[in-house]
Amino acid sequence: MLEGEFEDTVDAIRTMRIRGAGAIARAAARAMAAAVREGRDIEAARRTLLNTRPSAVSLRNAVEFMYQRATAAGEDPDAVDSAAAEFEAYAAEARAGVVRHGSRLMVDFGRYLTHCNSSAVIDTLVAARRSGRRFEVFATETRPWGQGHLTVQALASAGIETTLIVDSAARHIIATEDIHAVLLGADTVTMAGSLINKVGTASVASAARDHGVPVYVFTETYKFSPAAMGRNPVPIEERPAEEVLPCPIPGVKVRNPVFDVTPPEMVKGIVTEGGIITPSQARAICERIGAGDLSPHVA
Ligand code: RUB
Repeated sequence: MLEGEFEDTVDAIRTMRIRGAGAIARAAARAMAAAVREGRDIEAARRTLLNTRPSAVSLRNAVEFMYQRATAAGEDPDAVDSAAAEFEAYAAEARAGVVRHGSRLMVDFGRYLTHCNSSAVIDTLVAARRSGRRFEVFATETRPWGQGHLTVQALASAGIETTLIVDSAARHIIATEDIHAVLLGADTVTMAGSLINKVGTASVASAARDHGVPVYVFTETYKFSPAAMGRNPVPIEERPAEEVLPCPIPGVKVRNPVFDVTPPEMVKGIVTEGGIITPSQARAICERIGAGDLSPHVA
């Protein structure tokens, strides 16, 4: 039995009824406000939320922003509600910037490939289509959750020529279909400019590199991590085996890591609200966020 908005949101994030780095960050900000309104222990609320999707720094940055605001305001519910609204307004403004800069990359008759279901990528493609450009998008199915089905529905209903492929066809399509660019979302961008995104992203990016196809990452800067460094910059979330194999096979183990790390050398550009940067420029943004400045980045 669920009790109240906080628990309901935690459950929705954990079970992926709310998913995608941007959506979970906004939901987490609202959940922190709900925790204060419901008189919960703010420290416990923060820990609970941080554990729901550990690979998404967007969520961590939103929770820490709310935690700082809540403690500074003596956990005043009105102040905390305003902070959640401020985060949402910031996220909307940042998204508009990503779309503005990103849609410059789409060319008429271009062919693009995307993996998983990034609302930053989709919003940009839809905006480019609405401004009159015609292009084609290949989208991977994205095992085991099938987020690619959401992607193709959104693109096709916006009048974009859309083709669904199985994940393992990505290299073949990149090799044979004259793809202009691979477009990806982000759960986290690290100090070193590495990308943490849906598992399979690194394989798609490596196929793109092998065939000279540029990879662009579409992300607001609140998905940049002040702390994510080294070879294993964030914990990679492992989800239940049943998502991969609903009926267990005796003697068979299942692994279900749901994110992976793409090194900066495989990324040509990161489309942020402040403009398109190179992975080596990620450090400065991460440092700004580490210093507590969570506001739209303007180049
Ligand atoms: C979603 C995923 C998306 C990023 C960016 O994974 O990997 O590419 O979260 O999304 P999951 P957005 O389905 O496991 O949450 O651009 O919408 O923030």
